[in-house]
Amino acid sequence: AEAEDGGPQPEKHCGHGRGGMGEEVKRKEDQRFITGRGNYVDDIKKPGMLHCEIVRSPHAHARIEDIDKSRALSVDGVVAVLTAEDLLEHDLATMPTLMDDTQDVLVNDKVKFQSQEVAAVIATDRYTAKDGAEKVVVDYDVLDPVIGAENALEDDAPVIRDDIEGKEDNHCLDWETGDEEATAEAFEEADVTVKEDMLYQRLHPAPIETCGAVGDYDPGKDKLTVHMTSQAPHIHRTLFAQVSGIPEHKIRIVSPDVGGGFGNKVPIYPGYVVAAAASYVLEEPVKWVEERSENIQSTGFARDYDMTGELAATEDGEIQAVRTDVLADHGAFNAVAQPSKFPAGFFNIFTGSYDIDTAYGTLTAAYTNTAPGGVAYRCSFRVTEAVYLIERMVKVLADELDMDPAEIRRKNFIQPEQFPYESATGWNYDSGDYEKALDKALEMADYEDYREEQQRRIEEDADKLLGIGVSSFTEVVGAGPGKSCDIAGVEMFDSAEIRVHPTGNATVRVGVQTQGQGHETTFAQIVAEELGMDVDDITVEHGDTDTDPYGLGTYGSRSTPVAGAAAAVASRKVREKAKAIAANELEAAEEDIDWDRESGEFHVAGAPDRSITITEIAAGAYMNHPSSEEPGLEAINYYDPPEMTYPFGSYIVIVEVDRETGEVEFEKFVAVDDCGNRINPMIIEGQIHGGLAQGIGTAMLEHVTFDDNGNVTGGDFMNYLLPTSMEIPEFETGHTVTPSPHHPIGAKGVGESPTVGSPPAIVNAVVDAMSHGGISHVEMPMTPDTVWEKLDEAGLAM
Ligand code: MCN
Ligand code: CUN
Repeated sequence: AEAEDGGPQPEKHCGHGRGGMGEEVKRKEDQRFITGRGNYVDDIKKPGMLHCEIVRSPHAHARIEDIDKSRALSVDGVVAVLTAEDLLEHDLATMPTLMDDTQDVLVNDKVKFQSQEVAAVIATDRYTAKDGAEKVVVDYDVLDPVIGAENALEDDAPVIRDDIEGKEDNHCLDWETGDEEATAEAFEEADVTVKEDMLYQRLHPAPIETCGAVGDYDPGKDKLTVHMTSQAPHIHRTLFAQVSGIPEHKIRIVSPDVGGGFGNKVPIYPGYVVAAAASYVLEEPVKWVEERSENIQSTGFARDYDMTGELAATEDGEIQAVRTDVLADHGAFNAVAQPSKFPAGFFNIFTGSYDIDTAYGTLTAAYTNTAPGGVAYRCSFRVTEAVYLIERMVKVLADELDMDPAEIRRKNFIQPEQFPYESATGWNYDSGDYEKALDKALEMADYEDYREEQQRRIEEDADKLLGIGVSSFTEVVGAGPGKSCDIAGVEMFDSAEIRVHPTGNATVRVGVQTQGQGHETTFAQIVAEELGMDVDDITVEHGDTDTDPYGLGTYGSRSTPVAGAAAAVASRKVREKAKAIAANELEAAEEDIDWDRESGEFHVAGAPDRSITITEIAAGAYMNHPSSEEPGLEAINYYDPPEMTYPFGSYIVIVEVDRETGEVEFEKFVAVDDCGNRINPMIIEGQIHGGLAQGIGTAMLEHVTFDDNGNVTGGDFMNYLLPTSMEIPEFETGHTVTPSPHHPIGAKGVGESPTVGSPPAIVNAVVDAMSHGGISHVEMPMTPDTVWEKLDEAGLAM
């Protein structure tokens, strides 16, 4: 069921026409989005609602001598001005980060990054709150800022975290993985070794909707409701309860429609706490919504890994060992958003798609006077950095050995029969067929023809060089299992609850929170498939801790691998009960009842005409339930995955590099993805397109930059450049299907694959255009000036 061009086609052989697995069901949620009826945090309006504006520090490192609220308080309409002192009274001056560091909600003593939250002005409307904020007078004693992890670790660097007892430097953490000795040995004995330094620059997820919250304390019920832009409402409720001391059942977190998350809405930010606290104290609803620059300058950034990669190989290109050392910038607090036991996320997966015997990795992280972060921007916990490292290094090795980058990959791939495969750093890959995906991509890209064309251009001294980049990445998504992955101690399981109503339709509630991924459609498809219902008869609800089962939220492409599995298992529980009811209705023994996936009906074995639909069964469950069963037709499942899933893909990018200007143009962009069994090919296609666009932003445009004084020079959309439709080429997508053996419906996640896999393919392409001139690396973002300098270095500039 595949189109000639390899693009997605409705997979009519499954789904059975009821909108089950594999059908391109139109997104249910789009009805409200395209008619302007979405309901985002900023759409929430409550009677008497107040507005909060945050006063932010213009300095990156400064002691606060004094805060004078009086002029702000005299502004007509300003209701309150809050500082750390006011929060201290309620024990809310600090909050824990996801990595168990302590971050000021409002600065208590010392500012640690530009735009840090210093005070909050609450007023009757947003404009007045802003006027008030301008009139808060803060007296700063400016200190020397520390910018850049390397500078931070110098002996004489000013100490940023003097709030930590006994802290005398800016060292944040050390981490290591693999076998140091065996790796060193492999490097000593190898025929060939290569080494390259590469920076995965600081990025920001920059969702189009910034972060925001409406705190709404109801003194009558003694209940605090917080509407907030959260990718993980339940865990946020638990953290709110722990921080505030308000009992958890007296807190309700509602995450309404969310306009993109991309990892930015996983952490808790001071603004949320201030809005909730202000509402609690003032007993009125309080809204806080960030502006664009506040979002980029103060909320969780991503990456900022300065990496050294090394490969050891035989003369004919067999990779024997990989080694890496990373210097990580964590900003002013250790607020990375990773599972607790993984301070460097899943960076250990840096052996990639290759069967490499030995590996060793080390990392040092530093505090700097920059916004805290290390969120997993469209990246399953640092896998993006790991994939960049290995996929770049394989290209460096290929060039060193004068081998074709596709061939060297083929030579080193983990083979299909090696799965389940345990990597040198102890990761258990579930399934994969890397060569199949690569072959498909090579064919779609007319690889050989372009190689010839590339050579021709070199020989003819053409104005535009051709570069061909390959990336054959493997992802790791779907955290848990709970035994190894947790957030703030809560195991990373997920959940689904299904209620089939008497008239035969159903409500499904899930513990994950969509931010645009189409869960209201795809979760309904899973249930439709497993229960033989029509997708239109199923409503999916999420994002309300009062009604949804507990779940750990949406990030790390975990919704399908974990909550998707829960939805399938819960459906099967319903199906089991449905069998008992069918037996009762059909006057047969329960063990004689079969379910037919094709028709979605239950029938008596050997008598297909004695059948009953799920709708008729639903009626039976409420109107004529068998005495052996409870009435009703519901099930819930909390799913703890046995392992993560390992989607993968091969991307081939062909670029033209202008020798005069350093400009890079995409000639062809091929992406072959494998996310196991596919629920909705159209939604997958959308995920791939969006993620590839973000990969292009990463490789070509985006960088959160700072000057020496700690001013954020890349902190707004004038300077932090997102790709627009003008920079995005036509994508040619294809897929292979290698089901996950341990997932109930064989599906793997896909949401992050394109962002993980594409940056190295793009950089490899640009490097490839210049490798005949001896260029082995170009740093991201590959702006025309960066590329031109490399052309110049290689003697290729015109
Ligand atoms: N899907 C499918 N078949 C599969 C796998 C996935 O049909 N085999 C569908 C899913 O049912 C879901 C979508 O594809 O509708 C993405 O599923 P999945 O890969 O499980 O990822 P999540 O739903 O957990 O989404 C998280 C992922 C992450 S971590 C980031 S970051 C990201 C992304 O999704 N943020 C997004 N895609 C985004 N898309 C939008 N529009 N907005 C964001 O903020
Ligand atoms: Cu990896 S960013 Mo997404 O996890 O929300």
